[in-house]
Amino acid sequence: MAQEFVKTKLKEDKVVIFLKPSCPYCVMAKEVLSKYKFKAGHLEFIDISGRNDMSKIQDYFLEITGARTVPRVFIGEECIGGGSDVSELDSNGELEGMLQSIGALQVRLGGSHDNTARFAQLAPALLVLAKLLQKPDHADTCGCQLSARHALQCPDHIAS
Ligand SMILES: N[C@@H](CCC(=O)N[C@@H](CS)C(=O)NCC(=O)O)C(=O)O
Repeated sequence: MAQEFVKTKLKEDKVVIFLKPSCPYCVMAKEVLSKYKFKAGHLEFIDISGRNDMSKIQDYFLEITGARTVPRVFIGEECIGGGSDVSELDSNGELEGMLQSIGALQVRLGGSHDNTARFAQLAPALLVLAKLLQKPDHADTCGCQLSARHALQCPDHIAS
């Protein structure tokens, strides 16, 4: 049943695009969304063009989203519209936050996919924590607060 088919595809932490490959707005939506780094299984493009129940699926879209055109783009269980809508959300910078808010994107530490700098920043804290594991009474002897944040702010303790 068309309704069941659509419902089973929608998930709160997933982006789903129902499309027809011949439709230019669908190609546009696909291109926009493909720029983002999704977690595995959190982005799905569904071609409805070859299905017997295609028309019924589109009728259902009309009922739940107000339009029966493709693409129909769902972020979580909410339809944000079609190709022009997703493109506009991308252009005005809102799309990334929406994708992040449902947990669909890969997690980034800092502003880059290269986390080398981030690990370098954390290294002093990790060293202090390693020392604390070896010498649990360290805090009593030097008065430090046993936290990674403190260690980052107080590199003097690395040498102690
Ligand atoms: N403004 C819409 C336009 C979408 C549109 O016109 N899609 C056409 C296909 S390119 C459509 O669904 N036509 C009706 C149909 O295929 O049943 C969008 O940006 O998604």
